[in-house]
Amino acid sequence: MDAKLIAAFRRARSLSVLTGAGVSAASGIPTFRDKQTGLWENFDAAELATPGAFRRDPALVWGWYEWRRMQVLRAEPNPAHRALAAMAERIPTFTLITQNVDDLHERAGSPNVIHLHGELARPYCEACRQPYVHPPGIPELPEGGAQLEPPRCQACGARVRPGVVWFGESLPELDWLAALEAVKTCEVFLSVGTSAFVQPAASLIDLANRVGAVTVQINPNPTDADRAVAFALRGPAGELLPQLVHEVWEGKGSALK
Ligand code: BV8
Ligand code: ZN
Repeated sequence: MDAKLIAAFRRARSLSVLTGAGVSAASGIPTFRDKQTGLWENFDAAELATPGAFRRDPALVWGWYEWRRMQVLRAEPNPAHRALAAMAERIPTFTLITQNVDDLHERAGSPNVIHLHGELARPYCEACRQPYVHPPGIPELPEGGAQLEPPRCQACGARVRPGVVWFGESLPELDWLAALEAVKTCEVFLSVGTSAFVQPAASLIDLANRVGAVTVQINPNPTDADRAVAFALRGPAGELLPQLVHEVWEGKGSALK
């Protein structure tokens, strides 16, 4: 890897990381926009990931999210998740911001993950916002899910909705403010496994550039952010992140050797 990149990581007292679906790809969780395998290749986002879709057909939408929750429950973190957890232990101020709705970062040992787009495992009442606790166990659903009536809130009887942020909805305010604060003050900003297509999450890359952070991207494919970052590393996160950790903290010239 580039010596300037390694030096920037070794110097950094603060690092902010933005992750996307590509980080969980090696765990068997489909991405959204990859050709052939992306979820939106096979499903219509407007039919599933919007408030209007849930109003029109709650059983279709709930069943699809239950199928995705089942996939996550069966999955395990991969070397990319573990490398990010290892980085957190080596940099004084480390902030992990994810667009992912799975909990694989947490299960790999990353603390205080900021979930910009919510979490599959945290549904809540659409009327009073009381959290709903799923019964234990892993649902058994066919590919793509099946029609399933959403449960009712125990407090007020209204419908429970998936705990994710749909298109057209605001991001959770405190999480968004925490992400902005972390990026404004970071020395290195790393974007991993995201197409950098969905706003406002993707705007964090521009913000990092504006505040003078060293910006880095890891992705096997070209993205809109290629030209915006100082270092665009081409390859899968499960290989490049462990390699980065090794070269920065365990390799030649490392103080931690
Ligand atoms: C909002 C829900 C304020 C949960 C998701 C301009 C024009 C039109 C629309 C807009 C606009 N600006 C803003 C918008 C609105 C919209 C938006 O951005 N639309 C896009 C389509 C342009 N944004 C919003 O609506 C947001 N809210 O703006 O609020 C507001 C409010 C009211 C009115 C106006 C404004 C809310 C966005 C939240 C959307 N929720 N999903 C779910 O079902 O999961 S989006 C979905 O995309 C997922 O959540 C996902 O997290 C997110 C980002 O995708 P990625 O993670 O990047 O995944 P993707 O498949 O795209 O890319 C994967 C990458 O991995 C690829 O690059 C691939 O090469 C790479 N990869 C593959 N394998 C590997 C790998 N990388 C590394 N290693 C590998 N092995
Ligand atoms: Zn309620």
